[in-house]
Amino acid sequence: MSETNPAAAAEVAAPHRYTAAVAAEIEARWQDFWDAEGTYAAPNPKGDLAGDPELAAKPKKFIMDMFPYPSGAGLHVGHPLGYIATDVFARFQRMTGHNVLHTLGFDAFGLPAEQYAVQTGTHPRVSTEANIENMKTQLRRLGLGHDKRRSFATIDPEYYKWTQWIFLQIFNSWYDDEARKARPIAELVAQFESGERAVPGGSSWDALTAAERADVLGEFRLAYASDAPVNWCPGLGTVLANEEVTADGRSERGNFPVFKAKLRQWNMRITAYADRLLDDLDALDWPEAIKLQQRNWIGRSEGARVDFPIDGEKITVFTTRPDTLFGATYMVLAPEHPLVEKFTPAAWPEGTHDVWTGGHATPAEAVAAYRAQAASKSDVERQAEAKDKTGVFIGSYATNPVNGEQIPVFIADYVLMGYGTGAIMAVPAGDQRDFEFARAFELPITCIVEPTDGRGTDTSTWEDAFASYDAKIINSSGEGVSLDGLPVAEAKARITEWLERSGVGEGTVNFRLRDWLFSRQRYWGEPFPIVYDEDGIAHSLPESMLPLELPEVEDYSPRTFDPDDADTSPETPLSRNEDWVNVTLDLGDGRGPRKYRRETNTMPNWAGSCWYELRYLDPHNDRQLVDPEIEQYWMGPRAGQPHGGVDLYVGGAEHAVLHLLYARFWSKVLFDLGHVSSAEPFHKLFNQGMIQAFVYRDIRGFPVPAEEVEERDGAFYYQGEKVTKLLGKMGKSLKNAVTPESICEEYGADTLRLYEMAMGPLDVSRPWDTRAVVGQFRLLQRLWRNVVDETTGEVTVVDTEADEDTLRALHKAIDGVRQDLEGMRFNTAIAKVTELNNHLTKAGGAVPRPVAESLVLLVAPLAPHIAEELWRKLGHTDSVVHQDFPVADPAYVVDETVTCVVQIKGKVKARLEVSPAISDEELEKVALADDKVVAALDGAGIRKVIVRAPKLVNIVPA
Ligand code: ANZ
Repeated sequence: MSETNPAAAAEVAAPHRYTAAVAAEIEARWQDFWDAEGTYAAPNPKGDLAGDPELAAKPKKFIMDMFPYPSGAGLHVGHPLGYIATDVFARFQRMTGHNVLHTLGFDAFGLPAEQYAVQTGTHPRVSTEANIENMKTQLRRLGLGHDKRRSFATIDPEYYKWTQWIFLQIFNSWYDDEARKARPIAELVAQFESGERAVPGGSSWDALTAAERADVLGEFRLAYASDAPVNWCPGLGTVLANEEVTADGRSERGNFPVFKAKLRQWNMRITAYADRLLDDLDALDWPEAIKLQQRNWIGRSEGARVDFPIDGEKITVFTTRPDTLFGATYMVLAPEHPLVEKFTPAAWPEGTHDVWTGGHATPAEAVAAYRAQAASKSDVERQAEAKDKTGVFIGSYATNPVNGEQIPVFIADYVLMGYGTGAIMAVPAGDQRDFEFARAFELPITCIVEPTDGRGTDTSTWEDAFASYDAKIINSSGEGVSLDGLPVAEAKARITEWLERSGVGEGTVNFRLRDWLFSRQRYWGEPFPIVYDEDGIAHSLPESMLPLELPEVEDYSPRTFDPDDADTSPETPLSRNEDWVNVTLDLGDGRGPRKYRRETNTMPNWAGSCWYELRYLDPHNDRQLVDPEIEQYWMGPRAGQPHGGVDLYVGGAEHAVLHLLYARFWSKVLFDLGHVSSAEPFHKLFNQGMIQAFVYRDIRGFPVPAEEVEERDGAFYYQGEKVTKLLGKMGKSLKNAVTPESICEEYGADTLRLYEMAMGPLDVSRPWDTRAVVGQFRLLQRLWRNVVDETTGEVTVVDTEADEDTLRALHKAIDGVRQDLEGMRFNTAIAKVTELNNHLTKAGGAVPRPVAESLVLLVAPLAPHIAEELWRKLGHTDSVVHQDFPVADPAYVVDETVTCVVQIKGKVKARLEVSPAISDEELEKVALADDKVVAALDGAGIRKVIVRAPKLVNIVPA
């Protein structure tokens, strides 16, 4: 120890000061204590509550974080922001009379571990489990009050057994549109057998072969294999969900090209739930922005289907504007539309316009050439608002049902196969894409909506389409129906009624949502509990064969290809393991032992997070997914939560449509099938902001280690070279990561917790500043000093009553902190604790015991270790965790008042003493009722009142 080191000297003078070393000792000791005592064990509604009426009477709170992926890089200080917030909230709920369930597991399947395995040969399980251990150590250091008995990882076979089981529930059910719910597939089979429901295709169920029956059922199952076009990414060697493809048609991960390819893949029929997923959003307590993203993603459009006769058959289109039917001057099919061949004749009809043929000798040639061109574009590229519309006439005409006109049929890539019916009626006067196409192909443009912008009805002079919902329909009269003069909404209703009456169409609702592509060509995921018999029919494994564990393999990587080579197809890692793939099994279906081939795809890494909230409730149940009584207790519907669900779910906004939509879908299926009482997984959702950090880059643009950057005269230098500074993400790759351990070592976990919570409102992103952390450390030092003598280590509080001033400060703090913690305004709660603590410091002298105790309780949710220690020092023998949170005495909370000036025509007529928190409305009422004001107005009416609460009211008489 050096004599000249002031900090060291201070430590000699004050051996009991709250220092980093003291914090480290206290924190480790209490963490051991909590573990040993099971302090955070949530009660089991079946066991614990049954024998304890007091416990049973408490309301429940299930508080959850989006669980982490155990990455090899470990945590930086940005990661635990949400975990600390939920922990503070959970602690507050425990102290305000709730049974709290709070724990954290790991979402551990996924690509990074697999890629690491490919590079190093380490089994993904080995690296993943090591990462989990490392993360657990990091998290434990933060003093999070998790019920550790309930933690698990999605890669645990005891967990994914149930993921597979749920898959089978979904596979073995269908959506009954009339009942608006999922039902067991056996009930559908019974309907087909009895004839109650007609078998699609018209034959009787008995007459169908096993394979034909399987095909029919495949059209109904909620999980089904199909050859639909999917997003194939040769560069990754796997197919991707729509949600994993970027707006410019590349893989979100790796940025490789993505192609449409027909491959046999598993899908989940999430579209069956589109309406319910939309409707049930209303009752959820979620940020509006996230609800909006889900609504847009589901994309409900109301419109009509209209049949256009062609060669004794028909082409059906979906339109949101059936009122524009009289303006439909041509039709467009998606290039992949299955009817294209059928209506492509051998030769061009007489008088075909040159620009329609693309210069090809026959329609078939033109179609083939155009299709090849379209296949190389992604959906997004095709939908891009490119001015030059391309397409080709297929050589046939269809009939516009409303006026009998013959209109040419084109294929063009701006019409997508995956939306509506894959065919449109083109209305160039009303739709900009159709307008551009009509101009390019010299097609007629019929004005059917009277322009309200002065351009007139001569479409040859128009520069773009005209769209307005307020305009009136014109030129739209035919046999049996006229829309002329009607506003759009009425015209829509009238034409829809006519379509239905004439049997050529019907009103319909269309969704943007697509079924969820559910298979991946990967190793590190849940194997499908599905085997195929010799006829290629898929069978469920019986529950007794679950979990179906991943086999050991030599090579973990899917085969990848030249990223630009669309003519490739996936080869899965599991398929190379013949012994595992080819099996003889008795499935217990009465058919005895038979040969089967296993499904060799694995589930996407979203699967494990679709239901994990349920497993926290009953993590060791090996007979059921979750005991219904336990599920009902923690998740069931209640007042204000009609669909039930987790009471608080905290995580990043980036999960708006993937995880959150998938999890909602699985919940609903499980609910329909009677396995759970909650139809929604997460009642309240909160998105925390991000902790950002400064990124320093050298002149080449490469990040340099942030820690080693020096600041001189407002400029930044690294090894003598000037660098630039910009706010960005925190992370290893940007060389600006700060680990929680480093902060814990320097100040302790309580300081880190306080700092993260004090940085700003939880939902706002904020820049990390290591130099500012010490401020929270000083707060804890002052708190400590208000209770403990730094020289002797003795408690200094006195058993006297507090003075009036202190009581006021105390109860205002209690009142404010309580409200702030309940409202998750942790930053302002800390400001109030600081204020109270400063009041006590300034007041000087020993702190009265009741005040000190309340202060410690206020701090307990935020900085639990120091609170536990001080609580013990104050003579208590039980943990601070389960104490009652202080309640403010209203007598001390009443606000001081401020003086409000009331003016009439700018002259002061009265002064009012009002609360500083008074609202504009209330202040206006009080002012207008004031005797002096009433007298001054002398019966005159009031033209206007300008209120600036709490200080000013200005009345303008009539
Ligand atoms: C005639 C019409 C007239 C249309 C008009 C629009 C304006 P949303 O709102 O997104 O549902 N459409 C239908 N299926 C399509 C497909 N597979 N590919 C590309 N476009 C398609 O859009 C529905 C509208 O988009 C439909 O209404 C149809 O064009 C087009 F003044 O029909 B509309």
